[in-house]
Amino acid sequence: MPVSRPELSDSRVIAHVDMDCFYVQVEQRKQQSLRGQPTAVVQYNSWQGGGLIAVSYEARKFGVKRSMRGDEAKKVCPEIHLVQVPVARGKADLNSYRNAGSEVVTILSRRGRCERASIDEVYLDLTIAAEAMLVDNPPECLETISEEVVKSHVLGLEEDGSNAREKVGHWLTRSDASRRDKLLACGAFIVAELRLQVLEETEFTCSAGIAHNKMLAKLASGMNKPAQQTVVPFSSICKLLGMLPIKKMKQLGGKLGTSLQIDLGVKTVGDLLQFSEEKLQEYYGVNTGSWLWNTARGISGEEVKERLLPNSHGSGKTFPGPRALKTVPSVEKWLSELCEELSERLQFDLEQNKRIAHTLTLHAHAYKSNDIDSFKKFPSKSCPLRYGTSKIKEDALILFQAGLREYLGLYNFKISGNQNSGWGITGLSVSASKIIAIPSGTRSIMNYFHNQQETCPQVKLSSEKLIQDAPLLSPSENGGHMTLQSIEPWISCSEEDEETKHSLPLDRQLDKEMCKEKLPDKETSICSSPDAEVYRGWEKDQTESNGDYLTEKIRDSLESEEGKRKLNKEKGMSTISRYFQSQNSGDLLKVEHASTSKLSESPSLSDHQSEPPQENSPARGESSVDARLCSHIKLKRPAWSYDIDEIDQDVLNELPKQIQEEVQAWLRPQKRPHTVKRDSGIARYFLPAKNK
Ligand code: DCP
Repeated sequence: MPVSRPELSDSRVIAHVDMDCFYVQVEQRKQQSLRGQPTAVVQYNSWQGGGLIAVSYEARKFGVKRSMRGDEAKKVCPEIHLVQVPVARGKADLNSYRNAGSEVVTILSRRGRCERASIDEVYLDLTIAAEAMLVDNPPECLETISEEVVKSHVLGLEEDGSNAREKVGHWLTRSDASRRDKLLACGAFIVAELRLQVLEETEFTCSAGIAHNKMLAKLASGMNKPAQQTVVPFSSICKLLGMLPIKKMKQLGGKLGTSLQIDLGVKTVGDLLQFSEEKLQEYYGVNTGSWLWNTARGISGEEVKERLLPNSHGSGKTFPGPRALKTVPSVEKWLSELCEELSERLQFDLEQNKRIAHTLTLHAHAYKSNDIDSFKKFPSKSCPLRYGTSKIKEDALILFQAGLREYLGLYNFKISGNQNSGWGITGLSVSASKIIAIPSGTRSIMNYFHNQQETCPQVKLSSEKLIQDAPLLSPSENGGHMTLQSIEPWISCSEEDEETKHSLPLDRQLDKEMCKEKLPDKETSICSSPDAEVYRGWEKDQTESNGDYLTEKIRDSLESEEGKRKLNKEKGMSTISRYFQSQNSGDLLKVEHASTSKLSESPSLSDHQSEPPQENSPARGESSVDARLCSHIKLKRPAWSYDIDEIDQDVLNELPKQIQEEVQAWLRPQKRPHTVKRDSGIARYFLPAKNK
């Protein structure tokens, strides 16, 4: 979501590299006979030939599109080869695509800071490499220029056929060019070289955008596909954005873009130039307003983060139409499959990369057939992640139950139970995020946790003492059941605290977690219901009808306040106990459990759809501005009441596209206090428009 960031420098060299028809290329590498053939990868379900998820450029020439089904694609292109996506556990298995993406990332990261943005996209900060090239080997001194470089597209240069390459060659090697343009030219050389290396080593082609920031690089990478690159000189920005339809800009494809079109009459990104920053802030809040003002000028200071590994893992599945899941047991069955896959990937990440995920999130897409309140979305729910497949399954199911209860409303939830009472789940996914590497130099995970023990005096208790306390403290010792009260609700930390905590090194987080003073207990959404009695009734029904173990946990959650206080008092120790228990248990999972138990108490529910801070509400400036317009906007944006803060963009990127789109559509623009560095280079260039 929009976050306003001042431009860091006039002369950064940023590239966005995007693989061409990625899944198709992966399949073509597996089956060489498909090379150069019209090909598409289809979802594994065979209804009407399966849904196309990737289409080769050869097939696109015939009019084959991703939105088509296999049968339709066959009609427009009878020679098309349809390849089914690999399947595991009854769902698409994306591992071969993920691994292929990793191969590419390894190559691209050779020349600069590299951020893996999705399964097939990467950002590179090539500033240092470009500066070095400008000093050591400037383009103007090169005797020959590779074909790949002169095939570049340079925005603002007229490409009129015959001498396009000459023009590009000349632009790239001008001795009288500005330093900015020279650096971009160096970037073009470096990216062309990297793309050739990717082709040689992986057989994959990719396209790229080269610009002064991520936003512009991303815009450019898709302009000339496949296997081409596009440079965005500073002088071309105004024209580029002046022509760019508002909905084509990243983060303006949804409700915000629609509001700009309808409420402000804005058609292109450049049209935003007519509004002052203050005006945009009045309409859309301080942060989003500034972000829009900057975006209209091509300003974005977002940094390329060093990240070669994905910063989340997700496993999801859609259940369209008649395949919608209509009972809790059927959801549980699929959650089980999804959690197994997620757990395998977490385990692999832990072993290979020594990384630990902290947050488990459940997203679902649902419908209520008898509901007039049809815009209501199934709330995403999170909790601290506990390692081990059975624990992940258990927690995911609790998250689902909590979400369903909120989605249906308590009364309907009670009467529905496991029966189908007009609800259906059409998309389900679990994801693990807030993944942190165990600090390097730690010889083993066990060592690492031993070290943590020494950093905090409170932890210096004998393991015997802790084990003795354990049954009281550790839900997992209580017949494997956890109590919701035994969990410190995330909401007992402010959002800011949680953010701060996760930005700390892991050892500091552990210290903080182990040493922190207990905060007053705040209840989770399950525990705090005023309709606890009704809910208890439902639990009773459930227990009687199917003995679902969940109900025990939920009943636990409704224990007395006194019990809660007691558990909360004690829970500061629970993870320590669990750590030592796991050491003694001889369980194969002990290392992973130990490594995470400190960080992952049993699930305390965190609702992703919390209200946005009042301070930033769009209506805030109503009295001082055009109140009519503001109230109009307010009326038209009912769904902007979700808080993106809790949802990591990278988590979304790992989810199935369908669910991503769904989630994106719920989100409101993020509004944070910010500062805009108005005298930064690109901003200065546009300053005259500011006070219009
Ligand atoms: N993908 C998917 N479901 C979608 C869209 C995409 O599973 N609805 C998968 C298949 C794609 C891959 O993600 O190959 C990357 O998606 P892109 O949007 O980058 O599209 P492609 O790489 O297929 O094509 P392009 O060359 O247009 O980028």
